[in-house]
Amino acid sequence: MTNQNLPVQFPNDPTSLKALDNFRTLMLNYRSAVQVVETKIHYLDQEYQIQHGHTLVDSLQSRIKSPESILEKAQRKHLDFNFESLPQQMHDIAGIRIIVRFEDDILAMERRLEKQPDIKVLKRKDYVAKPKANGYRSLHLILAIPVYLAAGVQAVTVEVQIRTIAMNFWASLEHELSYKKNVQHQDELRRELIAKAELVHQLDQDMNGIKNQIRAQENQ
Ligand code: 0O2
Repeated sequence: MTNQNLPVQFPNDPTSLKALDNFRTLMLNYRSAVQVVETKIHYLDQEYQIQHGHTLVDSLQSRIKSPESILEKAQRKHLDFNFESLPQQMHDIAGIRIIVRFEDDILAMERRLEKQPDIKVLKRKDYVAKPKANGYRSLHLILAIPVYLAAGVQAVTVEVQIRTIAMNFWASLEHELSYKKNVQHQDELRRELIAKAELVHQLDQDMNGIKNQIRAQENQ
């Protein structure tokens, strides 16, 4: 008999089963929080369109970190890992990425989100104003959002990344390079990406400028 044919042994002692239920409930809370924030973003975007005649959001992406990815990050960051302290230690288990067209739209979306009375901004990292050394640009917000459970209200954290289409284009390729092993000429490709990040930044600035000129003429 090969290992593949061995029956999978699930722990069935009461402590393990309780821990499994707690983990499932925790993940359900994160899924609910993502739905709430996504609904708000769609609403805010439609409201913006009525007011300004064009949308802020180009596209939305969301994900809940997989258990494997949670464990990997806990090990990488040397977190004192257990399910009770997990929500306090890891704030990006639920993540939403808002892709906008223009740099100005990043702050416009942030302002609308932070004005929501039931959203609290716990942390803000502005990699647009202060890009990372590798050229990464994006605005990161850690939001606390209430989720209504049978047992009461619970504040759940969601990481929101807001970036332009061009920033997203760059970041997706950089992410691919970082996560792929055995890529030849890694250092050279990294240097090339740093240079391209500057081009992307220039393009974002130019497009923002053209957009402002077009809209200024519209308002005359
Ligand atoms: P994935 O697969 O996207 O979820 P902190 O929790 O504040 O102590 P952390 O988690 O490093 O520190 O936070 P930070 O810097 O805000 O980055 C979190 C996420 O931002 C990452 O999630 C990426 O999605 C994105 N990110 C940050 N830096 C880079 C970068 O240099 N390149 C790219 N492409 N993305 C970046 P994960 O968990 O790494 O991955």
